[in-house]
Amino acid sequence: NYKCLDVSVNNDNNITTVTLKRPPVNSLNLDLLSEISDVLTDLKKSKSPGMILTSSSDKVFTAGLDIMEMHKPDPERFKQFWYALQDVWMKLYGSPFPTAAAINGHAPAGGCLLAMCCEYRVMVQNFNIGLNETQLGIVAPIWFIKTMLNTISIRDTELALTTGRLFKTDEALAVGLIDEMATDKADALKKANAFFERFEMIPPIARAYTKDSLRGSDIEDLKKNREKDIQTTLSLITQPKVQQGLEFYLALLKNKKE
Ligand code: CO8
Repeated sequence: NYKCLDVSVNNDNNITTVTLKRPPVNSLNLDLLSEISDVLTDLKKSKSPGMILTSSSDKVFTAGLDIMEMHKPDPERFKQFWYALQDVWMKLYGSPFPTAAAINGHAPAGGCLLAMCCEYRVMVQNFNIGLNETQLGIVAPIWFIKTMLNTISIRDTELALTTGRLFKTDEALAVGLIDEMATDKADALKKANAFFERFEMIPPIARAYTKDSLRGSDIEDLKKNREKDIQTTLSLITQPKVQQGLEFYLALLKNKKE
C-alpha cells in the first residue's frame, strides 16, 4: 500500500527489497521520504534480517532531494520536508538490521546520502555518485558530511565536498565510496543479497551494537540539534542568492534536453 515504493521479501533469505518508484528520477519529496520512513519503522518492528534499497528506473537510483521542495518553499511545508529527511537519515543510518544499496543508476546528492547510509554499496557501472551540493550553491549539512566521513577518508571527503565531485562507478570503487561494481541491476541485487550471508553466524545483537558504537553519536548529535538544523537550513535555502542558484540549476536541467 505504498505509492512510491515497491516492497518485496526474498523467500530464500527473508531480506526485504525496497524499490524507489517515483518517476522520472525518484526525487525525494515529502511523500517519498514519509513512505521510506514508514517502511524503515516496519522493518525494525518486524525484526527484519536486512534490507536492500534499489530503484525501479534503469538510469537513476535517486536524483536526490526534490529541488521543487527547496525552490520558493512554504516555510511550514519545508519544515515537514526537512523533518522527514532527518527521520529517514536517523532510521536508515542507525538501523539495527543490516542494509545494502543496489545502486542501479545515478545517485547525486541526497541519492548518495541514502546509499551511504546503507552498510554496503553495489553499483552498476557507468553511473555517477557523490555529494554535489556545492555545484548547486548549497552546503551539505554536517550530518551528510559525517555520513561521508563514515565511508571514505577525511582527505577524500574534503576534496569531494568542496568541489561537489560526482564519481563515476569505477572512481567511486577506487576511493571506497562503493564496495563492489556490477554489470546490471540483476548482478547488483545478487551481490547485495550475498552481503547478508556474512552475518549468518554473527549474533544480531552483537552486530547491531557494533554499528551503533560507530554511528550512534552522529545520530545523537542531530537528535539534539533537530530544530536548529531545520531553522539553519530554511534560512540558508531562502537566501535570494541560493534561490537564484537553484533556478539556474533547474533551467540547466530543463535545457539539456533542447
Ligand atoms: N528535483 C526535482 N526535479 C528533478 C531533479 C531533482 N533533484 N532531478 C531531475 N529533475 C527533473 C528534471 O528537471 C526533469 O524535469 P522535466 O521532465 O520537467 O524537464 C526530469 O526530472 C527528468 O530529469 P532529466 O531529464 O535530467 O533526467 P536524466 O535521466 O537525463 O538525468 C539525473 C537524471 C542525472 C539524475 C539528472 O536529472 C540530474 O543530474 N538531476 C539533478 C541531481 C541533483 O543535482 N540533485 C541535487 C538535489 S539537492 C540534494 O539532494 C541535497 C540538498 C542538500 C540541502 C542543503 C540545504 C542547505
